[in-house]
Amino acid sequence: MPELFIAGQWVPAAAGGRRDINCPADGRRVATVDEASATDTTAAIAAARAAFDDGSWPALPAGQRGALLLRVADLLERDKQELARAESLDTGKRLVEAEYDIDDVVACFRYFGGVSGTDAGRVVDTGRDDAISRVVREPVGVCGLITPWNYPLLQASWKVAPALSAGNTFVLKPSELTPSTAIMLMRTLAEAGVPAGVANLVLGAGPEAGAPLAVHADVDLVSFTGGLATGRQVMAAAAGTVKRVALELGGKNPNVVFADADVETAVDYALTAVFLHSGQVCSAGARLIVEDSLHDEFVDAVVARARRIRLGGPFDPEAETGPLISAAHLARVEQYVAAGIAEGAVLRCGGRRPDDPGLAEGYFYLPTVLDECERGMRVVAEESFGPVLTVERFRGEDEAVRIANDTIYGLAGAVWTQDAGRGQRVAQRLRHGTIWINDYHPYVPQAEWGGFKQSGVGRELGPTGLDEYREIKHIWQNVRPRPQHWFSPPGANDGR
Ligand code: TXE
Repeated sequence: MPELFIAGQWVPAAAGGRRDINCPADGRRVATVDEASATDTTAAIAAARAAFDDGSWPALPAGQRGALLLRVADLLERDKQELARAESLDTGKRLVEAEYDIDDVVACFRYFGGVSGTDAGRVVDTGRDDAISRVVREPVGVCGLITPWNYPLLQASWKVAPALSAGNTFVLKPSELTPSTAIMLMRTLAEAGVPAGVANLVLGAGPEAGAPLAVHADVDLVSFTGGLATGRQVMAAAAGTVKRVALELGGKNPNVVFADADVETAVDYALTAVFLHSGQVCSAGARLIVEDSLHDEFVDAVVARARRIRLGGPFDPEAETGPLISAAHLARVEQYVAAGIAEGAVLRCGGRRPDDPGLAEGYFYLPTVLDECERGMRVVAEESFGPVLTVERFRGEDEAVRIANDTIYGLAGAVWTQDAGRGQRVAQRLRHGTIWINDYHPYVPQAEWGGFKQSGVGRELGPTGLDEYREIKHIWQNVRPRPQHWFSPPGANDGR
């Protein structure tokens, strides 16, 4: 069966393109899928447009759309193992991590299913007895959804679930490296009863299959998660039609540790903050900013444990983390580490590929700690998106905040202290979209997610995440319409 899903049909790429999908852990081919070009994406946009303009979906009572999303959640839960396995093979991540991801996907559909139909808008006091005024929310229209490879189905669900909940139609373009679970999602949506043309899928490279979603006049909103450079291109392309733009562009996230922190716990979380999924996490705590008096003890403890992290493929029960996504990405990470060392960072561990011959076919890179880093270094300023921790020192609260905010990004960050007042003070001063106090990484679909500054535009999840997919309309009704006689009232201006 072909893999593009357009107007309710599985269709091959118009130009016959195909792409092999290889597991990053061993290079093994795991699938071959259709590779769309702009022609296919244009056809998918037309299908989504027709389903929005002429179809039943946008006008369906929101509660019914919600019920359907809850059904989708149940079906995804039913298929959890199959989905997790596919996600692991495409990304190389451990099966257990992919299973957590699918749990989060299910929770996301449940959240947006549950909130459908709970908001009937607002009645406004006009201050007049002859007018009724209401503010209502309506779907935006056709949504172009472009997603990355690190959390393929999860990132897609953060967009697909609110888009459907709000009554939109969409074209999804997942990363060309990790398409498998997006294909499975389309099957699930069809099984749950989402009408033809509402959900469309194109697979393929960004500049060919993805770019039309930012440019095309029939797309009302483009929501993109990916790298900063591509995000800038998407935003510029969207300007031509002034469509709604939502961007999630990663971060360079500070993990600030004060000397009064519970050291054992803070060390433990410093490792998960940066090395989870080999650092390929937009909110990875890649900048460890530690109080000077605690620095040596803390960094020694982090390094000792980082050296022991076991790498391996998705189904290796001993593995604690997996490979990077591609050879190109591995090369990028290697360059960042080399640049850091050249600029004066001290390599404390890692900094190379593992020796284990069993990992030679995969894109593995050892957990790496670079000490004595400074803000001017490229490896500190830019997102390496690999298992690379940079360490900076601070003295006092003000300097901690200054260093942690000195980045063009602003997605997430953490503060570790046993002084509750300090925790709150620092959290308030950090210019990042999510702040954890004495924790790292948890999120819930009920709470907004997104970035300050160049980490993006808008928010996903939570009530604001639903609002991204809704237009606001003001409806005013005059209940006693009579002539106003503003211009030329009867009897005036007669002789002129
Ligand atoms: O992402 P791209 P890449 C960061 C991370 C990583 C860097 C580059 O630092 O090293 O980005 O990764 C589609 N028009 N993040 O190159 O290119 C592409 O096909 C429309 C952070 O893999 O941004 C894919 O579907 N679409 C991040 C999606 O954009 C285009 C997650 C993301 O790919 C396009 C991933 C174009 N011109 C990487 N070009 C996060 N925020 O979590 C590409 N795409």
